[in-house]
Amino acid sequence: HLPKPEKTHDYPENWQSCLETPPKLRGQLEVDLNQTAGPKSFSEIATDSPALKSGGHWSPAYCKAKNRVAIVIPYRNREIHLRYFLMYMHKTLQRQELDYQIFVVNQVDDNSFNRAKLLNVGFVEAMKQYDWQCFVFHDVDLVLENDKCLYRCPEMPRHISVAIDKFKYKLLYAAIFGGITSMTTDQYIQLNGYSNLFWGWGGEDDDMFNRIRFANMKILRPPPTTARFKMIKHDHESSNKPNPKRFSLLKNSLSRMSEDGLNSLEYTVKAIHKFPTHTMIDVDLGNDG
Ligand code: NGS
Repeated sequence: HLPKPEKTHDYPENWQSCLETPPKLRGQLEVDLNQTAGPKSFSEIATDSPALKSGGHWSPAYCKAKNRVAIVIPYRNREIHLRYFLMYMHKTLQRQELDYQIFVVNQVDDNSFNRAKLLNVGFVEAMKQYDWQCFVFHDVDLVLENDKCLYRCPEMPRHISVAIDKFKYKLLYAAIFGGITSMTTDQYIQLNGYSNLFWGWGGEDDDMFNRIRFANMKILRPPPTTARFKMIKHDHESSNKPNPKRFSLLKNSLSRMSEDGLNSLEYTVKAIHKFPTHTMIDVDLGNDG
């Protein structure tokens, strides 16, 4: 029961489609997340991408993008990470010729961090603005090292952050679904989004893994040769302690699925800032009960 978006697409109907394989891809990229001077400022990042439209929306100016992709980032108080992310990822996503926008969902209440609920909010708020076909849910501390890993949504949900430097570029465990994932709009609705009940660190991604299995969908992964990421080094935030309830919640993923998710989502948007480089949605997620 999503409201109709303000806009459905951003290009003239008579344009030619972009090519199946974007011609400007470079492959392996230089990514340095430990620069002495730190990442560029937001205004420098905007200057580097002059074709960005308000809110960090971009689409190719020479062909009809094959994919309308919303990138949703759960966020609280990580400005340096966000600037590194934007300074590298805008260029990469543009070479991938996506019609994309970056939505940063900023939890402004003082409760424990709720990554999954922030993703649900990002989905609903992004769908109010534009007719997105594909969602990429993206932790702010990961930067792609190879632009051949395309941020598209294939026929099944996908776990994208396959090989991360912090984990020696090895998958942590076979069922991992954290970090970066993609789902089509229809898949996300069918799954009722993520659970809203995981306050604090851990388990919300495993719960989504369970939902996908219960819905008889498969999880795809891009090859580790291109799905390579650098992670920004940081300490665990004190407001994001491991959630002691996560194991008991995971025992009833199936019975919660139909009533805990998009259809039970409650939140209060405090502000929506359309910055040149991204849309920041300040949200109060309410009490963790
Ligand atoms: C598992 C967590 C996941 C988490 C993964 C990787 O143990 O939520 O570790 O975490 N599941 C539970 O706690 C039930 S990481 O090492 O990347 O911080 O995504």
